[in-house]
Amino acid sequence: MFVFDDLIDRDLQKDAAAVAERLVYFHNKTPVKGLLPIEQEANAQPWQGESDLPEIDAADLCIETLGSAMAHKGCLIVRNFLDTRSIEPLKIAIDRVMDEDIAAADHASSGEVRPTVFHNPPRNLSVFLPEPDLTWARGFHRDTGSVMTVESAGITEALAEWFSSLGFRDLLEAYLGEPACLSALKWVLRRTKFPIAENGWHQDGAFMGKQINSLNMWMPLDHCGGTSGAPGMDIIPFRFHDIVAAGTDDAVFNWSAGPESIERFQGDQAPVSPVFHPGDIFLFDHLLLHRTQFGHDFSRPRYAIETWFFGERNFPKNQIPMKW
Ligand SMILES: O=C(O)CCC(=O)C(=O)O
Repeated sequence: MFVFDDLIDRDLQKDAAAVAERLVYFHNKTPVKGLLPIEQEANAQPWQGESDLPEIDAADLCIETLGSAMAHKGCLIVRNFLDTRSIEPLKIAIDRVMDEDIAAADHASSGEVRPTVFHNPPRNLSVFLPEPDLTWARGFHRDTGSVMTVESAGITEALAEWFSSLGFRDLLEAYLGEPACLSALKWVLRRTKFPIAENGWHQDGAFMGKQINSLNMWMPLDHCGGTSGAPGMDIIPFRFHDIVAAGTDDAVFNWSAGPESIERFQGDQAPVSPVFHPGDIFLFDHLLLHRTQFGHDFSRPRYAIETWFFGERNFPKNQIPMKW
């Protein structure tokens, strides 16, 4: 279970040094391409479920169900995966990290920013994400209602320990076919900032690279999606084998796509906007086409943790890998 009160006693210096070490581990490493899960999917069992978007209960999560869902639909919802007693403490921690990150940006020029357990980035972050990219990444996250987990070494270490306790690692590494690592840029704490962009469709591989080994564990911390009143995700549950939608005419970024062009790529599979409950996780890789659920009638923000795991050998260097 994730316990908020445990954060207060964390050792700031020790956590910052531990996160710095996680970054240093990859300093001189270059990615090595191995056989990817997607290259071995021809023999995966057909997906047995009836819904467009595969879902199972946590009790049924195993390498066969994960492999089958990924091979045929490119994603999988796992219901009731987390102990829901962890949810509120995680949301309070996200509030603190996001609020202190915004305050740190406001006070940066005055040099008054003192480290706390919620705002304590490792000193060497700018070595691995040199300026101006670091400032740009921070601004992008603030503008879009998110913050890099690594901005708080204490939360980074607490979450890394908590993830290890979830019993997910063996399955993840069996799926990837190699040890897994984390990422400074793509391990993100989220609290919705409205309005939501209509042209946010993307495949993460458009900026991570197509030949990487990845699995994202997206963890919604609120009842969201569908008509629940808080944004979930719009998803095309289809196994894409390529980057099909990047930099279209109606896109904002060279890695994203707009709503009009999406109709060309979705084929027979219309987008779906599933309902998520706190405790669920959503697994997908860098080829899934998705966006934050778009709409004008949301009444609540949605909190989430987005954690991209990569292969420790086949990782996207531009996402700043970190040892797990
Ligand atoms: O949380 C969201 O709304 C978007 C998450 C996302 O795009 C991702 O995890 O790749």
